[in-house]
Parts: sequence; structure tokens; C-alpha cells
Amino acid sequence: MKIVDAAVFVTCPGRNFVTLKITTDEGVTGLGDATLNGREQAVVTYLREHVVPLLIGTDPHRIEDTWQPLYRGAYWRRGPVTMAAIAAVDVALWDIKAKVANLPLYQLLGGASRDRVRTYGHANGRDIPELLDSVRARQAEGYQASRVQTGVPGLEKVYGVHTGEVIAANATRLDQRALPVVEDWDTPAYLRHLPTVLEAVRNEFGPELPLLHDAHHRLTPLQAAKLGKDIERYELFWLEDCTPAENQQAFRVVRQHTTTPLAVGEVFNTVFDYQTLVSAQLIDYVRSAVTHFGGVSPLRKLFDFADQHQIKSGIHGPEDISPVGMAAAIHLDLAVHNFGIQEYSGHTDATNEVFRHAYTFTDGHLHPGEAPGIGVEYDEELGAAHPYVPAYLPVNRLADGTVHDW
Ligand code: EZ4
Ligand code: CO
Repeated sequence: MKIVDAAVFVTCPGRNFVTLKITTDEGVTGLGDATLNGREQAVVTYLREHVVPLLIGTDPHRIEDTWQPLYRGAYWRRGPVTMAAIAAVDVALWDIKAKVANLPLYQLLGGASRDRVRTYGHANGRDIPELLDSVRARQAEGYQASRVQTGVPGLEKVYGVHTGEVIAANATRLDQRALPVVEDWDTPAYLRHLPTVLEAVRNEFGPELPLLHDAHHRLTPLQAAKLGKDIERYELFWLEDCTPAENQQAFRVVRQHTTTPLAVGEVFNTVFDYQTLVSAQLIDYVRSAVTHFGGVSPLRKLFDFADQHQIKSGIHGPEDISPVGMAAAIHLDLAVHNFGIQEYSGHTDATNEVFRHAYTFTDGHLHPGEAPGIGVEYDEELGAAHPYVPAYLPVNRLADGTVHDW
């Protein structure tokens, strides 16, 4: 079997998604997600100009032997654009291999290690009463775990909180002017506020509801250590991205001071980003998405590395991972032993029409379905009816105008 075509599609059924479709001479096709939120066209060009010509004529069954030259042969290793492009190829080839085998992908990854994949949803509110309503709404949708985010008194726009027309949690503004939304930030105000939020949520929903929170890289290691201690009694499932992790050593400070479980890695793109964090057991969950980590092949290797250190998976699953990337994640979640939890925000109806998928969401749990491959079909005609819209992620500024991590 040979690859005869590799096409890149961009569609915007409410937000931008980039999809690679590989076709073989036997007519088998495979899909991969290459969506890099806010930098979509960089990956489109990378794929079309630099990757597609290397694929034509090659054997789609040689997944590892395709991955390695894309990674090593580029010489310029790593980085989110490269790794999103490679991820799309890797997933499309797994999709093809599983279709040829007439099996759902999870069967090729060792088969199911569990019956279904537990998820957490996003609850958010401008204030505490709105957040409590949002947790109830997630529960009504079936979610059995929730990530809780609120506004901070005195701040106008904060990550993770829907404010009027701008869906800050979705992090893009589908607007032709397309300049970044500016959000505001005040760390001391946040550190004072968050314990009161968690207190209110625990009072309302009791001790059993698994709760998560995303600090989105905004704290120093010392601030993160203090926050972790301050909220220990609320027993978070995890505290996510408490401090930027480019300096992996920074997590030693956090780890030494708190038993709050830590999750890191949605912005990482190779195992090297995790080397110290995992080998020194400084975190509890690895957060990378199939889409941004080079695909199913390397993410599986990361999970095996993490497993040696009692660290579990917590795959990133925001709205900006397409149903193709989500499907690949769910197959992996079902198969790996050290699965932790899957983030799942769902997609709009318009998105689900462009990407028809076999995976299902019931009682807060996902299942990849039994369709051969990853179980997603891309409707090219419908996709083309939703053309690309330029959009940026927001930028954070302090009261005096200084840029802060978003
Ligand atoms: O801000 O995917 O845990 N989830 C997140 C996401 C990210 C977006 C950025 O594109 O932090 O909401
Ligand atoms: Co996050």
C-alpha cells in the first residue's frame, strides 16, 4: 500500500480546526488533527510545503519509520508547529492501519483497560453563585467531575470565565479585526479569592465531587506553593499549570510545600519537557494532547515513562482540539493502564456535523465506539462552507499595563 494524496483542510464551524487527510492507493483514508489555536496557518503551511511531499509514495503502515524522519530529519527539532504537523501524520497513519485491520484503534494499542473513560467538564462563573449554577449545569449534562474557574473581584476579564459575547474560555475571538483580547490580572487578588471559591463549592456539593482548577501559568513557584497549601483542605483532584514549567526545577519548590496534586503539560510538545518533572516525580498528571505532542506514538511513550513514576494521564481536551484529536485521545485513554482523567468540553453542533464521530458521551464518560480506525469522518463540503477566520488568543496585562502570562 502507498500514500497517493495528503490534503490539508481548514474549517471554522465556530472556531478554526486544521485537518490532514491521507489517502492510499487502495482508497483507504486516515485523518489527523493539526489544530494549533491562534497559529493555525503556520501548521497548514508546514504540512503542505514541507511534509506532504515526503509522504507521497511511502508505505502508510510504517508509522514509526515515517515519524522518525519527520522529527529527526527536519534537524530543527521540537516546537509546537512541527509537533502538531507530525501529530496529524501519526494519527492519520494509525487511523489507516486500524481501518485496514478492521478494528477500532484502541484494539491496536493493547485493547481496553477499562469500560469507559471518565471526564471532567468546565464550570465557570463571573462570581460564586454563577459558578455554583454552572457546576449544577455540568452535573445535569452528566459530568461527574468539574473544573471550577471564576472571575476575581476587581478584574474585568479573566481566563476561563464566559463574559458576555467573548468566550474567554475558548480563547479566541472570531472577529475579522482579530486582534488579541486584553484580559486583566492581579495575582494577590486571585490568591485571596480562590480559597473562598473552593470553600463555597465544597459547602454546596460536599466532599465527594472531584474538583479541578487551572491556574494557567500565572503564579511564581512560591505563590503556587502557598496556594497549594492554602487549598489542601478542599482536596482538589488537581491544580493545573500552577507556575510556568519551562524551568522544571521550579516544581521542586511547589512539591516540597504541598500535597495538592499537580497537573502540567498542555503546552509541552516532547518528552524532554517532562524529563525532570516525571523522573523526580514532581507532578501527578501529564496533560499533553495527542495533537500537540507528535501523535499517539510519542504520547504512548510518555505515558509509559510516567507510569514508572506513578504519574497518570490527563489529556488536554479543550474546544480547540478537533473531534479528530479528541477521538485519538479517547482510544489512548481506554487503552493505557495509567489513565487518570480526560478533559472534555464537547463541541458545537456545527463542529459535530463537519466531523461526524463514533465516540459517545454518556453519564460523564466517553467511549471511542467500535468503528474501525479512530472513528471520525470529515465532511469536506460542509467544512468548506465554514472558511477560516483569523483569531488570536488573549493577552494578559496587570493594572499598570505590564504583560503577564496568560
Ligand atoms: O487555554 O486550549 O486546560 N485547558 C486550557 C485551555 C487552553 C486553550 C488554549 O488554546 O488551559 O483552555
Ligand atoms: Co489548562
